[in-house]
Amino acid sequence: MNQNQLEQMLTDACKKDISSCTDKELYTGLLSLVNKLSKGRESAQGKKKLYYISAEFLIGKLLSNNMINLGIYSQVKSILASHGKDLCVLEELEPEPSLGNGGLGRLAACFLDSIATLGLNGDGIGLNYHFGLFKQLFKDNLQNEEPNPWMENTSWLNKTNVTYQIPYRNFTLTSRMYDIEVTGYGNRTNKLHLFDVETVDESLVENGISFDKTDISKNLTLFLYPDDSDRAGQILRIYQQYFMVSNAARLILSEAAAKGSTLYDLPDYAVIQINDTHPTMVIPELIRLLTTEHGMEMDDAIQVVTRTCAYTNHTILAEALETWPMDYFKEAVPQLIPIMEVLDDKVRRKFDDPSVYIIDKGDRVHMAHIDIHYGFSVNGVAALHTDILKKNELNNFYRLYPEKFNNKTNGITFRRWLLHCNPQLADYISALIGDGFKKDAFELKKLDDSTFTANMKILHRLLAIKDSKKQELADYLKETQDIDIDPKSIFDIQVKRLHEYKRQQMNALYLIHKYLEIKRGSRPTTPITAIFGAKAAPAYTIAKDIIHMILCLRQVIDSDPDVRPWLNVVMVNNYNVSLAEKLIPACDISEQISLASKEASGTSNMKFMLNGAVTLGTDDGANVEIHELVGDDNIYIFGESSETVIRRYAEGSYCSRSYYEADPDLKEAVDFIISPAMAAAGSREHLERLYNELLNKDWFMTFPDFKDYCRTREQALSDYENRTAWARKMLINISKAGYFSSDRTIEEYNRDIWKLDTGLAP
Ligand code: 26Q
Repeated sequence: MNQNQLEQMLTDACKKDISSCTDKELYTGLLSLVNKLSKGRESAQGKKKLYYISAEFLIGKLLSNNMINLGIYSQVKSILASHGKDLCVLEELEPEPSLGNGGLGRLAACFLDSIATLGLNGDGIGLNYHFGLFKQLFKDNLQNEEPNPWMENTSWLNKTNVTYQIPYRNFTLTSRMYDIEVTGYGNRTNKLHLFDVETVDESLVENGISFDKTDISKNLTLFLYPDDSDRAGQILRIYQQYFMVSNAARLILSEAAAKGSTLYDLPDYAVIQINDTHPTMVIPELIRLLTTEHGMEMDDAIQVVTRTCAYTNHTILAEALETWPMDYFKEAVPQLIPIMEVLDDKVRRKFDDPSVYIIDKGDRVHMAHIDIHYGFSVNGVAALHTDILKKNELNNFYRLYPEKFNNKTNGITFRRWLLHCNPQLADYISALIGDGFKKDAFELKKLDDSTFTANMKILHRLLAIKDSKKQELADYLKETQDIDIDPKSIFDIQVKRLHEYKRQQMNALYLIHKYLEIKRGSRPTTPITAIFGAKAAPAYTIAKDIIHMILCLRQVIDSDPDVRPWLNVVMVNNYNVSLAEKLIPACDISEQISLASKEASGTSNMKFMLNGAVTLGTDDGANVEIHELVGDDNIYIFGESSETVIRRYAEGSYCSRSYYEADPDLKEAVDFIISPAMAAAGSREHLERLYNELLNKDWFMTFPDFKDYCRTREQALSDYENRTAWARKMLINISKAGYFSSDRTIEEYNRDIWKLDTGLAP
């Protein structure tokens, strides 16, 4: 399509001349045009289809991403410019769909992009949450939550005619399917199917994010992860999960049947990837539908389903593994109980080990156990994570089914996390090694060559690009959040869900230590900006206290003229994909400091490295693989090893107070949490609770790693001063990032698990 045709189409979509459109009219016109072009693309075909079921799809804004994938981004930009319009301004008008929380949801979105790009036949299935994950607001240095409405009259959602009747114990709900086009890069389009309930009522929500948790027909698709600190909230989870999977199961069976499946041969027509345990009920639900509605014998149905379903584990934290009381199922979905009892009974007949039963002696259902017994594949999301699953967490299962276990190290889509968010860097890479890396990320390896790594001009240009992204971020934060940051300072960034195992609290303790050092006259050579972005689950008290500590610390430092020019602590409000796209390209030091053994993979670590940040991290999750790829000189690794940590937990002998008493720097930093200065900035009650938690528990062992963390962070800061040596580290990181393309991950899923036809040549 040439520029004139495209301009005509855009004019038609806007229904008037481009120059006379308001920004909003142009945005909606562009959205409809892009939607139409996407629908016009061929979908991947093939007998067998993948269904990726996930409670979260953190897809981010779609306008620019889809235009890049359709190959019309630069044309549209210049058409708009010729009419005096700025695409960047239009991008800001798009609301971000808030259909996810963190890594698991963003991974699902990257996977959809790669599946479409590789021309594989696969769709996503999830729920259409009207208010998604809450919107975060800071007030009095505390996190408040608000609904996050994101659907507008013109949106990416396309209403379909697909509706089902979903049965619960006391009532039946009518569902409807909405589709979002998933455009692959220069190739096909697939679909993200989001199910909604016809009777949902947004007006149920009052003050903040509270609503009547028992009014299921009205509340079912209001929020992602509604507060489950009480029984009603927990049962609502079951209602939501069942709604997601019952719709999915019906869609899958009908599509397979329409293609000629007898359903005895379902595994030839469908493969289902279960994204963590939230969609696990799809297993008993499929078995139920096959036996009750399609006349299949129970044993046959179990066999068929087991050969169709595959499970991905994203966490080894015991408290995040879903187990639900049998009572909840009785209350919401009693039809599944006979099936789950049969599944449990079969396990008990076969294995004499209560730790692998589905229903435990307390009458709780272990969701992951259903997946492992009644799926054909179990995968972890980074090499270390999969090893730990095999050796520790799931060892009892690994010994039963070694052939089911496999690793699929996570990846990210380079379309969004390089081409879209950092076109300056992408263009420069193209100038150095050509465009090939856009289709084959491994071509980035070409950058690891002394022609480039020893070339001062290239290294300086890389630094200049980084500086320009830092300036862009500074301007953006000033404009949107009235936050001042110095673009000449070192940008040190930690952005991820707020969780104790991710140890934002350790980062904050370092910053307290640094603040006190500067106060004593020991100034850094280059000023430091430490940036956090994180949401805490509304019922997770300590996580909210950590946010409070960070915000209070920010206030203390901000109002201290001795320190303010040298150290700036910032917590961005409402961290989301759009903010990540601005923060990541601007980062110098990427904080990946989880307690070794606890972070399954991490994916921001990959995004940061691709954008030329250097990692400061523990040997955990995918950091281990980054470390192996870039080598000791191009990463800052600290802290105890995963083996040591696992041993410490097994011994149960960890005592945080002894570290506190032995290390005066640590003691000083911890005591500062409850200092008068901090209390004046916030709430003594919250600060004391956190102080006591650290001193008496510190379950994620920040104290043993504190000294090494400070030392290593100082080393990184001092190495930063040698600008060309630092730029070389940046370049090596970029050159090794190809392995972390989600195209590679998806090729492995397909090769080992899904076995779909590879479609047309790209
Ligand atoms: C558990 C029980 C009850 C209710 C909810 C949950 C729950 C909800 C969300 C458990 C886990 C999640 C989200 C997990 C998540 O985002 N995990 C991240 O997945 C990434 C992709 O694989 C990894 O890179 C991260 O390491 C992992 O933390």
